[in-house]
Amino acid sequence: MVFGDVFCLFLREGAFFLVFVFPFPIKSRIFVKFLRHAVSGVSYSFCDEKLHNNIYYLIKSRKFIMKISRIDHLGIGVESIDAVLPYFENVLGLKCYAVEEVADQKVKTAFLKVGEVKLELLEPTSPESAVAKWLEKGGKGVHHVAFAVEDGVAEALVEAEGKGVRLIDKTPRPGAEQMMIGFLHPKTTAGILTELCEPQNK
Ligand code: CMX
Repeated sequence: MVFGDVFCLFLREGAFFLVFVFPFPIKSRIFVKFLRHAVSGVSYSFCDEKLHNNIYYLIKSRKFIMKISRIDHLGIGVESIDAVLPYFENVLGLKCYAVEEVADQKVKTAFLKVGEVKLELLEPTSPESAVAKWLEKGGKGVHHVAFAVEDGVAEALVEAEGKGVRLIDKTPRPGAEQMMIGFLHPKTTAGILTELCEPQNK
């Protein structure tokens, strides 16, 4: 009985919504947004992660293309920051404004600014570091390109995976400079190890 009442109310309110609210573009946008969140919430609760990600991508994909606002930084792999810093500072005249160790990534980083773009010098602190392995295989110079995304790294990762890009990070994690970051595998990004990032406290 109670269920029947609720169901009738749902139908009545639903009909009211469709007839009186839906025709107004602004409100219908809110309604569609609400529906998307509802479907996403249900899929998050009842599906495995990959299926949820695909559903999430499908319901967002009509309009969602990640918004890249700028190149945040270029990651440059080096054997030793101390050895190369004089080139950047004394020849190019750039200034190192921060040195930070990212324990999780087993790297020491040094940051310099060129206008809006940063250079991140990456020195491995362990032979297990991704940068150490890359250097060992003959890697030199630019190690990765980091793009700043405006509408969330989490959403951008889901979107990229939905479009067939291989993720290194399934979900964002903390990186240097209080950023949330996520890497895309170079095999599916034109050979460029790609980082997506956004400030942690956005
Ligand atoms: N740029 C382009 N291609 C790269 C690369 C790079 N920086 N590093 C590895 N590759 C290529 C290799 O050349 C190799 O290609 P081939 O198969 O044609 O030889 C392929 O990727 C290897 O892929 P893999 O076997 O899946 O993985 P690896 O063990 O070599 O690791 C990678 C590669 C990209 C998955 C790993 O380095 C990684 O997880 N990187 C993300 C994290 C990271 O780089 N952290 C350091 C920076 C942290 C920070 O900025 O804070």
